[in-house]
Amino acid sequence: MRYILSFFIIIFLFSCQLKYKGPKTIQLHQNWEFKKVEDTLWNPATVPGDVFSDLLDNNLIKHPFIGNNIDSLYWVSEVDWEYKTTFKLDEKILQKKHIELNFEGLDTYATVILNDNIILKSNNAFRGFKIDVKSILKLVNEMKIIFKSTSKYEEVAKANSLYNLPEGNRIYTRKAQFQYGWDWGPKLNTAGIWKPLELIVWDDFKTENLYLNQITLTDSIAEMSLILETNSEENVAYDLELFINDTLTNQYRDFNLNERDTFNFKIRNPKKWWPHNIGEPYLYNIKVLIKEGNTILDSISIKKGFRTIELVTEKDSIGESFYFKVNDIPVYVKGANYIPQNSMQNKVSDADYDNLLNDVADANMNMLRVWGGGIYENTIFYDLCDEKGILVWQDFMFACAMYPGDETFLENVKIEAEEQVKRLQNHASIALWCGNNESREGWHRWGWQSGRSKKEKEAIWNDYLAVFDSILPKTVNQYSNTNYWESSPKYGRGNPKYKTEGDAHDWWIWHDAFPFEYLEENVPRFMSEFGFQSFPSYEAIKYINQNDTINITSDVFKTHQKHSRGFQLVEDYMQRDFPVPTNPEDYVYVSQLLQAYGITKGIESQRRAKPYNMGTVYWQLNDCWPVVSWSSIDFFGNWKALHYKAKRSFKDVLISPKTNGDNLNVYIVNDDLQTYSSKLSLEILDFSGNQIWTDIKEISVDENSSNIKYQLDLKTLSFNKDEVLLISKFNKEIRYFYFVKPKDLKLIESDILQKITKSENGFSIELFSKTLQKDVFLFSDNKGHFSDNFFDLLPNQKQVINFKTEALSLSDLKIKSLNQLLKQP
Ligand code: BMA
Repeated sequence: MRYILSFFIIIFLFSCQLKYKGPKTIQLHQNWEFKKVEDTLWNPATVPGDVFSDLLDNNLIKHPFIGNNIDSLYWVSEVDWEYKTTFKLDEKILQKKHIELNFEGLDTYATVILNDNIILKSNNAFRGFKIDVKSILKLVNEMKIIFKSTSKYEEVAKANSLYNLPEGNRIYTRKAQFQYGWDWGPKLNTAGIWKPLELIVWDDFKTENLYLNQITLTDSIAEMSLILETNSEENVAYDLELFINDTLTNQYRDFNLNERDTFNFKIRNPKKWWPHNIGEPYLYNIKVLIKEGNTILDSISIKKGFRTIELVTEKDSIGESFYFKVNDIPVYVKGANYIPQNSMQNKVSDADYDNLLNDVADANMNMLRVWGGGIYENTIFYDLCDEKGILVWQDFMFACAMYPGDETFLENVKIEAEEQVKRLQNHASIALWCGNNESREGWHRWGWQSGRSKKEKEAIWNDYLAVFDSILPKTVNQYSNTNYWESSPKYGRGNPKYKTEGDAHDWWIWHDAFPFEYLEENVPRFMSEFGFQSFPSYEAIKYINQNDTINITSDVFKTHQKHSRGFQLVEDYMQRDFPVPTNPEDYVYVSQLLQAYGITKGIESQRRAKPYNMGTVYWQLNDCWPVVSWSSIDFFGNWKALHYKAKRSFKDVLISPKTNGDNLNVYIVNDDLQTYSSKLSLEILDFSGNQIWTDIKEISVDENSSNIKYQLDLKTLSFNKDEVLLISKFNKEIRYFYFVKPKDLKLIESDILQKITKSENGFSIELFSKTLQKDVFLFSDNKGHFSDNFFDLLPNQKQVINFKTEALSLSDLKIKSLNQLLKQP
């Protein structure tokens, strides 16, 4: 968000003879070494980084993501680590009036020693620490940081705690909770300088925070106030210049900047920011120059989207609504839950962020929920969400536990929350701040209260309220325009209100082994979590096993399934709806079809129920290591069947047929803000392509709506339900629908003919089959991305798929379809 002295400004300065006297940033990422505190031998370290990746880069440990290596690496988190560097400064820097050492993040219990002075003891990986080090710095400096194992601190905190709190000792340390092990993640508790580290030097002036607060937004005007928090020498008059899209629009003369100043400005006929599926996520370039005469004191640039976002929770005849209004329009939310992209966060590159968020937009999603057991993401994540028009539901980093309520803990949380809300306050994408993941549900429904006295229960609940009903909402109100929601979900699944009020997590599916059809009958107001596991790509499986065969029963592979009943649940559900293959390659393929089958059933039921239901956010988008999990994209970025199929089910205009006994109802869900009038054509074909029935109807589909647009009594037709499919077309949309479960389909085996030609960015693959091919899956050992996959190929119709790859040949292309697994005798 912030940069100093762009090329443009340099030219400008030169021509106007302006001088730049603003703060200067010196990164301190060089010359780092690390060792176990008790060792003597130092090894090179990377900053920002963490101890696991440093050990790995020095070949001192085996890769924690391969085989069951992680099981022999828990010692890394149990010992103390020391990092050191030396850095030189020149006289000019040392003479600056202010020199501040800025740690953007230390993970977690760190003691920082600069030139033999202890300058910091940190206790929160989610906070930054700024220290005035002017009096300590010299021409040559030595800095040491000792990271203590979290366990010792946690044991002490636990011993001092009046009550034994659920769930384990992780609650005492403010760091990413998933690092203590989750049902999709390894126990990989990192330590280290995990965020940038720099010196900030300045003389008279420094900007601490710039907040663009939107006061009013209509089609004709945006009234904004620019709130500037500064650190300046007294009694000097400053000018402030505001540039909007590189045009100087406002000048404020002779201001005596105090610590916090407000400057109002207006933009006529503003272009609004919209989620990408509804409009353009337009961002204004806002630049602020702070000057004293001919001297520039600071220059700050921000990309800012103007929009209103409101979470509407109003009592209604059913219970209480839960939906988002963007620019006063109710927006149906489609998305997924996001977790950290790597257990070793420093291994996530800017390109990884870009690729993943492109995958999100590409799959027609308009929201991600940044889940509370992970991290407050790097700024680039939110910049890209702003740019790509993806709304962010931001949890505070608390998950599935009760947390302490002592003064030190509360103060620590308060500062963390203030810093994070302020850091993200200018992002157009932030739609909601949410207190925690499932802590409220846990307290009320997971047996955490049993065996406790009334007094103890009250005390624990009051501690909960202190954080989630007081500190966090107050902070959000004070520093942002964003709504706050105490806990996701509002009610657990044991409370019948989960369907009529607030957001819901439906884990009847999976954890309670309910059939997928349950999702069709039980639609909440907003589904913020529901999910089902599948196996990852063959690439991930081979990587885990370090072996070229697809082995999913090896002992080491099994350590990459972190849910105790995971394999059995996949098997049980597969038996209900799909053929259960005996060879592992097919089993993996069907596991992905199964996941996609169940989750898209849920997505479509929820979308059909609009506006009763106004959001469907499945669990989970991505993985933090190669693993069997609920994700739709695996650790290596490969789309599972779910991601391809969710993309279809998330289309803005969705044709969604549904049978109820012998009645067929064809719904059209329209998330667009325009009405469509066109022909709805329906056709029933058998698997060899013979037409059994057809009809066409002229229909009109209202904007932002979901309605049944066609009804048919199937008893009036004569066909075998297991031998046909329904093809529906409306506008540009086309939809295939089957009347029986996949395992009951009487698919006909025939060859899939393929013609591969080289294209500009990979290969073009033309496919043809004389009979319907269900769930066609293309795969290759070459790294790349298929434009479509896990799709149905209609009989006697060519279909062209692009494979984007850098590979020069595609001779190993293989194709599977469900037909091969459902051979008719
Ligand atoms: C949800 C999440 C995670 C968990 C997932 C699958 O409740 O909040 O805690 O990984 O279920 O069990």
